Amino acid sequence: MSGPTVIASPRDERFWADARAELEGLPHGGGLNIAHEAVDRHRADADATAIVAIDRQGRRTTLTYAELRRATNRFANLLESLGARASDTMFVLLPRRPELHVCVLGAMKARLVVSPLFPAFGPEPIRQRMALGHGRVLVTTASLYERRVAPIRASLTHLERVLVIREHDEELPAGTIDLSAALSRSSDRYEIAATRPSDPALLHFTSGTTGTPKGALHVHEAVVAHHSTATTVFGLQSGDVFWCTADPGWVTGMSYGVLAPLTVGATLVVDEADLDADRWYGILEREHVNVLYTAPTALRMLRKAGGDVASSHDLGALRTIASVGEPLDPATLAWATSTFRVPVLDTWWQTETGGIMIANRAGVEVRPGSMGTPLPGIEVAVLDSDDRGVPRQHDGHPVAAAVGETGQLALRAGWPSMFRAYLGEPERYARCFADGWYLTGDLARLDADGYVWFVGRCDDVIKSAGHLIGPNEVESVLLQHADVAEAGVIGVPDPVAGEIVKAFVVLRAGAPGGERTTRSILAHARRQLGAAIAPREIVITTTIPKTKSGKILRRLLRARELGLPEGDLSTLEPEV
Ligand code: 6R9
Repeated sequence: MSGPTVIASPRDERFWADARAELEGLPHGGGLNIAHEAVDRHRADADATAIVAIDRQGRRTTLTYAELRRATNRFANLLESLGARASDTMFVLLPRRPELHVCVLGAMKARLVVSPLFPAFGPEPIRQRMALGHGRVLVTTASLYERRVAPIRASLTHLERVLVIREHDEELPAGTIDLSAALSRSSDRYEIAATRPSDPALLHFTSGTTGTPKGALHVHEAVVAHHSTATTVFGLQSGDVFWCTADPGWVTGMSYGVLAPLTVGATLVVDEADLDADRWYGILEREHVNVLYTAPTALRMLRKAGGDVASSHDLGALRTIASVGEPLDPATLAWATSTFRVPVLDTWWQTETGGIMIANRAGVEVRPGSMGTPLPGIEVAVLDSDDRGVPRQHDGHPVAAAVGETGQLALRAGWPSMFRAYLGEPERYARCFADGWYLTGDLARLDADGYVWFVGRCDDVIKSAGHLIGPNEVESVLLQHADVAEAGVIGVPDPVAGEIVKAFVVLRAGAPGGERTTRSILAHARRQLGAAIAPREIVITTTIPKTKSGKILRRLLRARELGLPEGDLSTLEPEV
């Protein structure tokens, strides 16, 4: 046998070459640079709006492509005047404001490697990531600097320059440079030097929901996938208004909240504030948003606020809603589809893949609960694997699982936005590949038509009395119950069954609670899932611990349940 035979989408050899040809490339054969494709190449429509920014107070500012070009040129010149060099790492610790876009794209023009940090990070996760990434330059605000960086500055031995934005005319912190003053002294003309497609551009730290932070390194060639997926998944064209609600500290907010929509000349909506249903509906209406890219968690929060809030707004411009990051459960999908009356499309990808790999698309039948089908240019297999997702070797090679069987989801290595390293961890990187396949760490099933069904992270599956259970299938069913707003499921050790399924649920406002509600949820779960898979125990709680990108931290649920150390909590969304 020679490798997997069941493949969802056979690779089209020409696809990526054609996708690359859609981009301009640097003048005079100077290679490929993300910032050129996102900013400089929009010369013909330079007066079009690139960014609409809304600050916490609701004040609105805009930036045209021409303004973005000049601002990013100034920033690139500034970096060079400060002695920053190609391949130096620049960290960004900024709120969601257009300065972030200017710094990210300007640094890419100067060929630095950009690494975004969540603005909610405390000093320790900042220190850890900046030390691992050898951060030479940091851009932040004066107040974030004082609170989060000043206490650890002495330990950041690689850090040479700190550029700060003063939001309220605060004093300039000692040892920092005032960004706006320095920019005003920089020229707004800049020529991007030759950039190889394989030159590093982005460093994204991911600790996922199960492990310690690792730095996934991406290259300029990733822009081929950003641009291609903006078209194939979202149908984006120049002039469209696109709102990705994710923070750029998460790969979604960088690939689709900064880069991909700009490469097609769309208008980006950038909202500084966090989720608030009224505010979101107001923005969708006033900005005539055509495509909204968000997370299932956010859709569930909108649902909690009630469908009538949506119906009091004119959302006529909205064409598509897409989601990523965790399973889009059928109950939320059904609610969103009937409330917004537009296609609601689940998409799947990872920090390591750099862009969307598997997705539902407008015009293609949506199968509720499925993540859709592989995108053109992406070859997918579900590998015959053991219970923990480790691919079984057949004559030294992994092979495909049968249709409908659960196994580890794998992608044929070689798409343009594939990560090229885990910083400083070559062995860990090598372990992600087998026989030319990238192993995603997710378990999935393929159906006969090539739709991909998510089962769970390999580390999260539950083995109970011989059954392999993905927490997601249980959570999706719990979410169908009228009283359940959020659900998180883990396995806990059991002397008889090995593990048993335990569920934590947050109730919807107005749900009665108490023993009767628990019994009713249990009965619903047993009816839908059968006694072997339904939770043995349901705990009603007020919050489910989640990462800043909305993923359930089952590792933490388990640790709390079993009284184990809680481990790295830097990505934990603060409980409110
Ligand atoms: C973009 C992003 C990646 C992990 C991934 C999987 C989970 C992402 C999903 C999904 C079910 C989807 N995930 N999309 N699970 N359905 N549509 O999320 O990157 O933060 O690296 O997380 O998220 O487990 O492996 P990242």
